[in-house]
Amino acid sequence: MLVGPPTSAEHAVVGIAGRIGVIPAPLPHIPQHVEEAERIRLLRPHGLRTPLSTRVLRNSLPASNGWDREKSAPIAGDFNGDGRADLAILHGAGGTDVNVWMLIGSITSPLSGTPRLAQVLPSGAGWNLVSQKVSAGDYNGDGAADLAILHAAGATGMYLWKINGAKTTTSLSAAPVKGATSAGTAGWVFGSTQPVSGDVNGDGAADLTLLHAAPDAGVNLWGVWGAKSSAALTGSPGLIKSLPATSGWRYAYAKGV
Ligand SMILES: [Ca+2]
Ligand SMILES: [Ca+2]
Repeated sequence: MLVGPPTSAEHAVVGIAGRIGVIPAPLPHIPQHVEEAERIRLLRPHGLRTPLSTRVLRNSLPASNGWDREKSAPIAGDFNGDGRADLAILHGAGGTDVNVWMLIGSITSPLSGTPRLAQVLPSGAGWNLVSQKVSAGDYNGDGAADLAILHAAGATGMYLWKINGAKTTTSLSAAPVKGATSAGTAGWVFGSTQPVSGDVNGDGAADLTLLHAAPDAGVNLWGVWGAKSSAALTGSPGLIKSLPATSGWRYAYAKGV
């Protein structure tokens, strides 16, 4: 449902799973990542309305093992398709390889196991965490969430990559596949793009919606479609809707979640 344009920077544009709305920021996030002496602590609130004192420490990724919150991009999704959300952490920056780690969700001890290194995205091939924006969704509709990675290419363009999840213990270990290639052509600006995942066309496969700054400073919504096949996310982006500046929309005030 389209409820109207934002009226100030204190509101965020929301576009996911077929709905567009305006909500006050900030949003709660689970799990939360709290920096403490450069290590990463994963905490899981028992409920969003419970006091902070009731949070339970689920895992600790120590700096002595190389973990650095500033080099981490965490994203949640049911990557092994067992019905419980897992956590993928892309780690590494500044000319280093990008490591894709995975922590498994469970009912009894969620995210508490030893992180599994699913794969390494080598810096020698151009991978760089600071040039990436990551989203998660089951784009090929096989029941396991997949990763979509927008990666800057040159000064302005970008490429879309996908890493498939799997209902196995080696989820997210599949080699990255380049998706919609036209996102790497002229007109696309990495710094003016926000990826949001959700099945916006209701075909059972998640899609990737790209919020992109419009020439009039408004917002253009582009769709890259998922599909229950290897063709997921391989088509050219299609313009879904333009939200014009004349109606009050501003990309600078928009946030896809
Ligand atoms: Ca899972
Ligand atoms: Ca999938």
